[in-house]
Amino acid sequence: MKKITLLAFTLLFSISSFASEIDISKQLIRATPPHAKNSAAFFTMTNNADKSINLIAVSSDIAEKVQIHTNINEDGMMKMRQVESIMIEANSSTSLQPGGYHVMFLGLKNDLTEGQSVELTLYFDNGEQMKVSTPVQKITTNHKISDKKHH
Ligand SMILES: [Cu+2]
Repeated sequence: MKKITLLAFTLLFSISSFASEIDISKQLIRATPPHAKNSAAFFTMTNNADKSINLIAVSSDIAEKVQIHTNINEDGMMKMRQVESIMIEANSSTSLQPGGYHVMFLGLKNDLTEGQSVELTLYFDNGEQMKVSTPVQKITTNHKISDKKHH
């Protein structure tokens, strides 16, 4: 009995100390018009460790596929590309934001309406997994960003 308690405590302690390497902030997921097939999520990842860590996967049950994407400028056209990972340098932050890195949801099972909250699981190459509660919000910054580039 004692052994089990000790093991549970050790496990709990190692998980909580491990989890402190990465902090997630400013998370949100784009609200969709009715019957939309796709959406995207954005957040900031802060790496508190002395070595770089990569975000390698995201999962959620709201869509058939969840991918990590970036936007690249190809001959003056912004195009989305799937990437295998996003690096967070040691002791710094990397942001996913409209016009850049994002988590892409393909084949939404339900509409995403403002006020809802979606659970995402983030997987990192240091072995860490994080569940992040992500509020659904209307995001209209996409056009503003492309406007700025043209003027
Ligand atoms: Cu995308």
